[in-house]
Amino acid sequence: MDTNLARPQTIASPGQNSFADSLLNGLRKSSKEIACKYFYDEAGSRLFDAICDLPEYYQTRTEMALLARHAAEIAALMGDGAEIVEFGAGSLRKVRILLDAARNPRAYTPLDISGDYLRHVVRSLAADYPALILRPLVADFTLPLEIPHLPGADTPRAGFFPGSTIGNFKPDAAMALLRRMRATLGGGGLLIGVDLVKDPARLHAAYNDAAGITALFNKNLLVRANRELGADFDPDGFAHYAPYNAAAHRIEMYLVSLKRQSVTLCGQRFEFAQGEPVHTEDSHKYTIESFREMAARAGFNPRAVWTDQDRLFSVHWLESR
Ligand code: AVJ
Repeated sequence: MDTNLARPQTIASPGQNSFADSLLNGLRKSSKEIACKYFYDEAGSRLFDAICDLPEYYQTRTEMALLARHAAEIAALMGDGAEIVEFGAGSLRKVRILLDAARNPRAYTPLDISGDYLRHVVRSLAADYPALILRPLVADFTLPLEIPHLPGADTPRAGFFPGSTIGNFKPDAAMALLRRMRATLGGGGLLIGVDLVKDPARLHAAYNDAAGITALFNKNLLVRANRELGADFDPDGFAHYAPYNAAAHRIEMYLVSLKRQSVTLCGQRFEFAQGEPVHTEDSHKYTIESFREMAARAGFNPRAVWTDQDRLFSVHWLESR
């Protein structure tokens, strides 16, 4: 291959379902819900980027500073000639910090459900890292998946799962996901960003920003359903509601129906009572200790952990075996 401009390859997992199926199932439940992975169409991804730049959303800039500050140590832990596998390729700004510090990285394999996003990733990185093998894979990392090995000598893998995306999963599911990632990494370690338990007011502010961007991000699920599935949601008929559930250590996001209304979706009618919530996201927070405990139960050996002075966010290096 004389070019690293790979075309995103699709890895289908059994049981993969569509936005339509998932939405219909979620709205049929007695407690209505929409799966949070559907936030990230093009408009949603742009809104999420805007969230990351909000003054209240400390997560992104704190994690980036931690990655930059400890890049050399992280690179040493990742080892020589590794294949960096990113689960849910989010911000290119983050992986560039790793790629710039890494020792002779052989390949970068971003996994994402959006093929469009992956094409963008490849185009953006190819010119700056000409020696790097780019292997964008369209895949849902929440489902079991096997990544084919690179040809030639055994290339060690290093996983990268930044942004505290792990927080979207309930603890049992998070542990199961960590187990699957460990299997995918085949003995390689995992670098993972985890948001920390803190003053509830600070957490509340991060998900209830003054500019209302998080509200738009939440309501984009309805806008997307209207555009892609021909639904007739009135986005103004729902309120963004994101309380911190201190007992469960998580932010919970809902769209709350502001009136009694009905919505038609794929030829089916759904009734919403006034005040009825539709659950759209959980964002679990951990202590450094509680996260390391969970990682250990998932079969990892928690090694290094880095945090900022205010203990807002943490980055962990988990070894396999
Ligand atoms: C991308 C899942 C880490 O939970 O903080 C941001 C998503 N939701 N604001 C988070 C999100 C509302 C974000 N994660």
